[in-house]
Amino acid sequence: MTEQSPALQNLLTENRTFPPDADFSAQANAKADMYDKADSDREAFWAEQAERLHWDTKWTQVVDWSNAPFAKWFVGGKLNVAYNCVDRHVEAGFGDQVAIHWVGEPGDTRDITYAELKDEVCRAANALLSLGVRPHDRVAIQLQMIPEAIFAMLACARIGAMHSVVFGGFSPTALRSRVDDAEAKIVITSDGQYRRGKAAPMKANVDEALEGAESVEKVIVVRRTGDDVPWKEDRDLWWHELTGAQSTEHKPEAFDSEHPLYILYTSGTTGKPKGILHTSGGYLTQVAYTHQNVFDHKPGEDVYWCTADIGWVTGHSYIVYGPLANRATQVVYEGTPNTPHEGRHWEIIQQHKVSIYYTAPTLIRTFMKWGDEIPAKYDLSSLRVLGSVGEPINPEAWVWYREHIGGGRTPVVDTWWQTETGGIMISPLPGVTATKPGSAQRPLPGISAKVVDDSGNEVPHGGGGYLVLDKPWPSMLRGVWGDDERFKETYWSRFSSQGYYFAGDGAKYDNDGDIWLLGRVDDVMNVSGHRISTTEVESALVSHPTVAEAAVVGASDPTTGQGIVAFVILRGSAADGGEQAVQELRNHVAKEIGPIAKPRQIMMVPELPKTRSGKIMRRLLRDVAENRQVGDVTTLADSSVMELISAGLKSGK
Ligand code: 6R9
Repeated sequence: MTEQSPALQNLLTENRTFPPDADFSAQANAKADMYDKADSDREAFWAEQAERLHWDTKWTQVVDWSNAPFAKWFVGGKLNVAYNCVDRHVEAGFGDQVAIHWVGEPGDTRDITYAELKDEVCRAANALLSLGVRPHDRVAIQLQMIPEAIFAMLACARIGAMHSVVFGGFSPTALRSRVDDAEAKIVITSDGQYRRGKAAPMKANVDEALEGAESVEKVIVVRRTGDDVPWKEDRDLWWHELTGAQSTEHKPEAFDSEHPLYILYTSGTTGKPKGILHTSGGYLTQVAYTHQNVFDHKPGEDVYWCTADIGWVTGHSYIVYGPLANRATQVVYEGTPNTPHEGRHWEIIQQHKVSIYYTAPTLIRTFMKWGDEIPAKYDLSSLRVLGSVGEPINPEAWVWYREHIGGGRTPVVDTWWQTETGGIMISPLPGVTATKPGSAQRPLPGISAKVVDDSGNEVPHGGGGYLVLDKPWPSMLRGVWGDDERFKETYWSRFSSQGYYFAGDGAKYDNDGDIWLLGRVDDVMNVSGHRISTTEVESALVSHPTVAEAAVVGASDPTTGQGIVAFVILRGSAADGGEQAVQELRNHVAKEIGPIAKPRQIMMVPELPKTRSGKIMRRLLRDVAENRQVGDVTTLADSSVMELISAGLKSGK
């Protein structure tokens, strides 16, 4: 693994451990014997976990893997996901408990109790029904972190429609391809969003995206900024008018355990994002089980805050479905962490007495950069569990997080999982595990994972290779929307003879058998915890008229994990490629995909290094991007290419 950042290489020699505190262990949800229990009878273990949900009809079989890789969990069971996340808590007498402490970026707030949440979700469900939305229909949602985003997702779940949430920062082109692929009937968006103190338009982008989109019948618009928006009389509806006119009563229907719940698009190794499909009973079981045990969540006592955006899977599983199924009281924050100042998160934690905080390494490293004195100004003593997700966390950041945010007391749980896995798979259990900075450590009870070599044989302790999941799990993806072949090819063909799921991540075992994640082994970059494929950015670049060819690599970056570095060959007629051309290309990528995909650096080069079969050797480009000695060039079709590139770069071209 020569491609790792210094921070990642560090982890291979990291040997500090933090044993659980006895008082914490005594009250912890997770118990050490869960591993053995789950090992001795996996199905019985998951059956017990499923009992935490309300089933209208009980399942007859825990898992059906006879048609692998297409799994069925809790076969024959029927449930309503939204009922499980909302109504049952109200019926149990917790209607007055706050479900969501919402904090708007400009400082406005809204507390929503479970009883209010139920009313809002029912209104939204009735509204969707009034527009003719039926089970299996797709509803696209492009919204920032406002309560309506959660109401809309739960309303879909309640009536058996599927949501497809598209990150608010995605461009019209990216939204359009997702709307078309899912053939969404309804799109829900807002007039605009607050971002770093300013109102930015949303509806205008959605209008641009939907120009001529055939599947879309109605667009529902949440009023947030109050700015004027263009309006299509026969298509557009205001959320407040539409839902305001609806009843707060709606009887939830029980759907099959395998009823589709949502599609969420994620980057793969090709340019076209994959619509990851998740279903109901198994998904809700695993996200609720993991949320309770990995975060030691206690309903009615904890105040939980996951800083993710609902545009990503972490927002789906650990803001919406897991926490609400577990009757959490949670903070939902609309804005950026430095608006209006760099202590915003700590101020919110102090004010709401947040006890569980779940964020991403890229943000932790940003906090480190901003300075220790900022969190030190706030009372963070309410915190008792800290979580990390999205990319490997370097030991420095892990230890800083525990010291400066967790007061040297709190367990830190580094949770490995993916859009495809639906829920957390590998993580320490607070109160049970002696944690190691930088390691996600062990598969959770009920989950099985291995590190294997090229032929699929498990590597010995101390060895490295590929991470695979060797047994089905309840919240696993059920497919790629509309593309069974791609599902099989992407995840199940690499180790098909063993029947393993290939995660696309490199990993190693340490001498204790704990797992350390080492980053992607495919052409997927991880920028601030967001997955972006090299091909996606390359296609955006070559769609610009001045670009002849482009190759993109993820180069290690001290803050964002990886940064996007592009190598571009301009067309003969195009100008020399000065600063202006670079800016124009960066903006072009932002327009095509979204600002998160903007290359950190674009280098204009005369040639790209290719093998004889024409495959771009990204490894060599990564060497250049990371200022390393260029590696072995013997398989290049033309071995002088790298010299040309280096010479061109040195002369400032
Ligand atoms: C939940 C989420 C998945 C990819 C995954 C891996 C990386 C996520 C990680 C981690 C090391 C962790 N990743 N958590 N790597 N340690 N704790 O992030 O889903 O957006 O689909 O990304 O993120 O590379 O394969 P998703």
